Amino acid sequence: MVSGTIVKGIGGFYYVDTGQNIYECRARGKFRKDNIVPLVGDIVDIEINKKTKQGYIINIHERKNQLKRPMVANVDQVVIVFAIKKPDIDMSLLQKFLVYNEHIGLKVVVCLNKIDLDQYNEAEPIIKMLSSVPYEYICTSALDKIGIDELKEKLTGSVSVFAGPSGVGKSSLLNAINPGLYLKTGEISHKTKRGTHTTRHAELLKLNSGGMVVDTPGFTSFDLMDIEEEELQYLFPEFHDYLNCRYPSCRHYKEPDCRVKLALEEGNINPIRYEYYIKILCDLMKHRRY
Ligand SMILES: Nc1nc2c(ncn2[C@@H]2O[C@H](COP(=O)(O)OP(=O)(O)OP(=O)(O)O)[C@@H](O)[C@H]2O)c(=O)[nH]1
Ligand SMILES: [Mg+2]
Ligand SMILES: [Zn+2]
Repeated sequence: MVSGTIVKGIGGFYYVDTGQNIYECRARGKFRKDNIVPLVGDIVDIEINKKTKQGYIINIHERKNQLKRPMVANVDQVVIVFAIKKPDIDMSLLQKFLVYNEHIGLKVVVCLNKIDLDQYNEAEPIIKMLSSVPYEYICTSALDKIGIDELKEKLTGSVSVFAGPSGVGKSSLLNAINPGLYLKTGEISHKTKRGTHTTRHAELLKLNSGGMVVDTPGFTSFDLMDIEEEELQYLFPEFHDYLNCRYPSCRHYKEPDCRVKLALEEGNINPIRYEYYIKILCDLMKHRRY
């Protein structure tokens, strides 16, 4: 028996890196029975068939954490990548993503890519919003090699997962950081103006500069339905100082004497953030009713 890390999973096969070798493995039937899916990033014990060199995953070590979008385990931080254009930034998806990572307590770096396409300074309100929240952010261009060294620095020494919609440049950024990776990159569809899902499987990769990254396929939707309505306010960390409203059960929506709304009026809370707080809150309230 040896231990290793799952670096990729395709069609029921898991590729386990033991440090010496990468073994193609299957999972034991008991995992399926117990509804446990091995994930990229999992540390596993495997048994290797000496003849075929194939293996069986017999045990999954306890996970430090686990993300549902993308499905990976044991990461230190998430790099949330969006493009300023092509495809246009999906603000709702970005906000949901920030809320979700706050919910699971994972460190976030927001990466605003394709900054080379920003002729009309459309990034400005987004950058203003990002500077109002306690998350690191960075503007990059994989094409013009802007911000690449800074991004590389943030990845050193950690296991990071690159997440975000298709076509925003996740694989391109990783290629720029580490040219030897030769990750396949795609085009943006002229018709839908979206990415074409070039990356098909999450894959854990080693960087020359030290550190590991998971490149993942893009996605377009995200649901937050396992979050409690009353928890939501705590998932907007910049609200923390303003939560002592007149009514202890204040949801900072239509209630009078709300300190969050006062902070918004006084410019201490960013309007885009508040707008999405209300949108997500209303979604959660609607969901609860049905
Ligand atoms: N102008 C510009 N184009 C970029 C930049 N980064 C990536 N692209 C282009 O955007 C397209 C999509 O890039 P990918 O790296 O494949 O995007 P991805 O996020 O990995 O997409 P999926 O694998 O489908 O999730 C390619 O045509 C890239 O050349 C950038 O900084 N500026
Ligand atoms: Mg990709
Ligand atoms: Zn309030």
